[in-house]
Amino acid sequence: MPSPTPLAYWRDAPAFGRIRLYQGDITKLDTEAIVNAANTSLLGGGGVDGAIHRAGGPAILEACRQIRARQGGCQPGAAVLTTGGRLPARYVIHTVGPVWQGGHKQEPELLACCYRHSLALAEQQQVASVAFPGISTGIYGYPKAEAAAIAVREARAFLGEHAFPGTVVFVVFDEEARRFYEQALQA
Ligand code: AR6
Repeated sequence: MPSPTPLAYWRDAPAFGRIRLYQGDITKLDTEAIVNAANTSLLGGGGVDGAIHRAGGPAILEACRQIRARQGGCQPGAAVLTTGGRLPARYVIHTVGPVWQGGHKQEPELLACCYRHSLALAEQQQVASVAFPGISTGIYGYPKAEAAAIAVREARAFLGEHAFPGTVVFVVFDEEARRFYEQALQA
């Protein structure tokens, strides 16, 4: 048996109430769920989507195909749940962020919906922990500081309004993104 991929130590990451900020690769996290920045096709792509499908294997794509057959993909702002396949995480929640078009095409509202709907699925599954990448902040071009502020605002609002007892982990890839989250979390 090959030895398992070393898990990321997200439990030791800085805590801001029930939110943690972890810098690294989301595919290594053994949070019960991780969130994918998918596209409307649900058939995979680049960025974190590509990394999640590569690491999780074909079971994730197969589950996505079944969802497509049932409901024809996933609209921006919505979220769907699949197995985590071979990932350390049990579930993947796929959400589709808005493509940044200057900020007047409902991008902030759609991005907020991504966090709300993903957290609602996490609550439905009663997961103990859920990790988010910066939805829309890569290929889709959403400004990172604004996106971090929305992510933090929505997570705090959700944790305040719901009985969901889980931990929310924000996963950042680089120092710049980390600073934006720290600013939002300390505000
Ligand atoms: N772990 C954590 N964060 C990551 C990882 C990783 N392994 N890889 C990238 N990031 P993106 P989007 C960060 O482009 O902007 C795909 O093709 C990255 O630094 O993955 O929502 C989909 O199929 C950035 O901050 O997602 C869609 O077509 C963030 O994750 C499109 O890209 C999101 O970057 C979605 O674009």
